[in-house]
Amino acid sequence: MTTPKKERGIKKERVLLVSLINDSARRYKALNRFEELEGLVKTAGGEVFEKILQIRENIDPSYYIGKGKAHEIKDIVKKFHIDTVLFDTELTPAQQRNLEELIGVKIIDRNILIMDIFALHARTKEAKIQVELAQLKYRLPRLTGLGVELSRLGGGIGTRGPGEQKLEVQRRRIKQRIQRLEWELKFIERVRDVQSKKRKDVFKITLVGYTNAGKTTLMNLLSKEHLKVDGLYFSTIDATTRKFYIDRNHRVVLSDTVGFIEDLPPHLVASFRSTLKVAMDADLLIHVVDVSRPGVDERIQVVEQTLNEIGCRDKKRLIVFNKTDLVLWDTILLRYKDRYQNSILVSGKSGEGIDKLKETILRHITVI
Ligand SMILES: Nc1nc2c(ncn2[C@@H]2O[C@H](COP(=O)(O)OP(=O)(O)O)[C@@H](O)[C@H]2O)c(=O)[nH]1
Ligand SMILES: [Mg+2]
Repeated sequence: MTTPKKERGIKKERVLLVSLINDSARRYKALNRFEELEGLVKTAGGEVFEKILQIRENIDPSYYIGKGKAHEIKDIVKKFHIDTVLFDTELTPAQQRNLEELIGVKIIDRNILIMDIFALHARTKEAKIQVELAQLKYRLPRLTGLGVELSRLGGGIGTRGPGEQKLEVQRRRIKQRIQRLEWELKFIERVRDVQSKKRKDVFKITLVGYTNAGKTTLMNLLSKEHLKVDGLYFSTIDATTRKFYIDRNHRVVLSDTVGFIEDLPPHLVASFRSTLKVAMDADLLIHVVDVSRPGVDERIQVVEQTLNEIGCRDKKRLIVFNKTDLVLWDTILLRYKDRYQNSILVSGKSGEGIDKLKETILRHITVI
């Protein structure tokens, strides 16, 4: 993955994942969640260094995990130079503060991580405001701990968006800002400026789908060995958009989106949807689906329905079934391909089907 951070050669943030389950029967589900979280951390520009799963009957009101476990984590953090500890839950303001004091590094929870990724992917004014609002509202009760801590600990995952100094202003100023943003949002919603883009000459493609489906992998594959733009193989327009020649004559702008996230906390749904609005600007939507995981049809359904709801009903779609290398039976793959019109099978790992994907994209470009 080429994030702007990596391009500048900055060391990736080292993250420790922590999850708590109340009985060992839930182990399997917790491990699945770890996988998803790991993908989210990558998307945010970090790297998961270690994972800790605690089985404990009750949640500790002060530390979420047990205090003994927190001390253990403190040692691990020291020993392995961990920058951030990420909890797979929603921490209360007090828990977050206590953990930060005890462990001595930045403590974030799943919600903060998700909002951070939204901030990275917000491109329209509306999306930016939605994300900032969600962040401010979440941080307001956590201000006393975080405001001080963050300036000591430095930025990175969980601190992007409104900017650090804003977190240090008084509660009152944050509340004023929230009011102002809500007002602006209403205004934007009324006007709904159709952001007609400067890049009109270029064919715009947006990748959508669940996290871990392989969007970023396909983005890298598609733009990798391509004809150079300004001496580079591609140019990065912002954190998640690239411009490159897909063949000698056709330039495309390819945008990655934040990706659908399982169990999205309800108060984050609005900001998620607005980050997805970039899809409205696309000439072609590529819907990437992990065909190796159960629930293929359900996930497709959720994505398609959401796209329809945000005004993409008439957009050209292409369903890309990815990770075919993990599916043992060709008959299963062919059945999916048959069931969904305008779909193709690829593997971002082996590269199978990628040429066909390019061909299909080119066909869409030339038809227009
Ligand atoms: N086996 C296999 N793994 C893949 C394939 N495509 C992507 N992956 C892996 O799936 C994980 C998620 O991919 P990523 O591109 O980050 O997904 P995104 O969240 O949709 O951007 C990564 O560990 C990839 O290496 C594939 O075709 N086959
Ligand atoms: Mg990605």
